Amino acid sequence: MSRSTRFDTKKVNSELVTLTYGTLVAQMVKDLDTAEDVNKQLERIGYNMGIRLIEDFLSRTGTGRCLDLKDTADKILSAFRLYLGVQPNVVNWSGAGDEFSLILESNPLTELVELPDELKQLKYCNMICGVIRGALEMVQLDVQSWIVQDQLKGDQNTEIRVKFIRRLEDAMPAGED
Ligand code: MYR
Repeated sequence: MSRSTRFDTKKVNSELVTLTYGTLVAQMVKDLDTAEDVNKQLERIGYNMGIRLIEDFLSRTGTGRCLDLKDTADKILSAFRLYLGVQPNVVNWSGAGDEFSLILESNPLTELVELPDELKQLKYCNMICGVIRGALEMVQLDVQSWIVQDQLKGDQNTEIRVKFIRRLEDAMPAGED
């Protein structure tokens, strides 16, 4: 293959993810009434992915139980590397040590994406928040996760906040409602 036609498989995969995710969001915007409905639906789909993805993550990485929330944050970083090919920074820990932010300087889900003015309420990457919530619920950690900064709204980075709520006692996942 000549130099000019050689391509980077990683880049092609990441573009495929970008386009597939974009198509999904665009369809939901068409099908649902409000941006708020799309945000909820993206979170819910992410949650359902997360409760499945955790098993794959644990078996692929051979990871053990988290010692504390710092350890959990590190494991979330490994998952971002593994599934999205990006390495966020963990910053802005709360004084109580129960909240932190993941800062993504680049985000494969939002490359090439521009939000029109009428969709400024859309939390385009909300699926990631759902994945985090679903995955952690399966290891008995009840967390909230939400988007604080959004490159699609002109912010410099994407910032995802994660807040520990409580440890779940042998609870079953809330289910796919
Ligand atoms: C344990 O304490 O049992 C292990 C905890 C492992 C936590 C792994 C969290 C994975 C979160 C997935 C986020 C993926 C975003 C693309």
